[in-house]
Amino acid sequence: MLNIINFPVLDSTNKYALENLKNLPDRTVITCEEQTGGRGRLQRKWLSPPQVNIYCSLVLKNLTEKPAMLTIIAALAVLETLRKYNLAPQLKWPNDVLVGGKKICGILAETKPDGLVLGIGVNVNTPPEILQQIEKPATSLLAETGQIVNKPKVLTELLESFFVFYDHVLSRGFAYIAQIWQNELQIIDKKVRVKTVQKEFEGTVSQIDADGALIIQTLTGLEKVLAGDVYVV
Ligand code: BT5
Repeated sequence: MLNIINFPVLDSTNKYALENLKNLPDRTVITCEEQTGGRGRLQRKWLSPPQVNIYCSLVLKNLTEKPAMLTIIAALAVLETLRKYNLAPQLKWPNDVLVGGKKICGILAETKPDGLVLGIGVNVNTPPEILQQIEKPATSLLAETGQIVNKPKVLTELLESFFVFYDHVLSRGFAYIAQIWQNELQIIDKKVRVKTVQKEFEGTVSQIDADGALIIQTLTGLEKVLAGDVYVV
């Protein structure tokens, strides 16, 4: 049984879960109807209008040493969920889920010594006029299907799918999931431009290693990228 705690408003479900991590049992799910300070990676913002979308944070107290793995599991669960609505989602390394090249979901894993918080935001019923406030192309289930979608049902499907993958990793290891993820990514042999906090460069993706990092062949040698933005050129 999942322990879901829902709030009308939070600044950020990730922030709440991190602040209360000690007292929250493993597998608690924090959700809210609106975030006033929804956050992305690198201090970016996550647009979180009231009522329409999923904002959730999973408290995980196993596997905490590998945030990249949890992000991958979450992305696969989102893909599986969106396919139930006849969408054709694509994965963009490392953690974006796009439909028709537009972002529909963002995932943010944050760790503390006593656990990991895995934040997932999915645009469910965001109307097109609100999506236009986002500076990059964004979409929602409503925008893609033309229909209002049952948000609690999407959340349940997403969490069920996530915990099936998660339990699989706990009991049998990451190899099988990593393979599915690599197949979804379709990035091997692609020419990419990489922006990390330290630098920017181009190269060709030669493989994905056991940590989920991209190994990129550049003119000057191999580069390993575990975090950053990658654009296919
Ligand atoms: C992410 O960051 O994609 C991670 C977003 C995680 C959000 C969830 S919601 C529940 C939990 N609580 C939180 O406070 N956060 C998590 P990043 O890859 O840095 O992408 C951020 C960028 O996505 C922004 O700079 C915008 O360009 C774009 N963006 C912002 N809001 C969006 C939205 N609602 N839909 C699509 N794109 C958006």
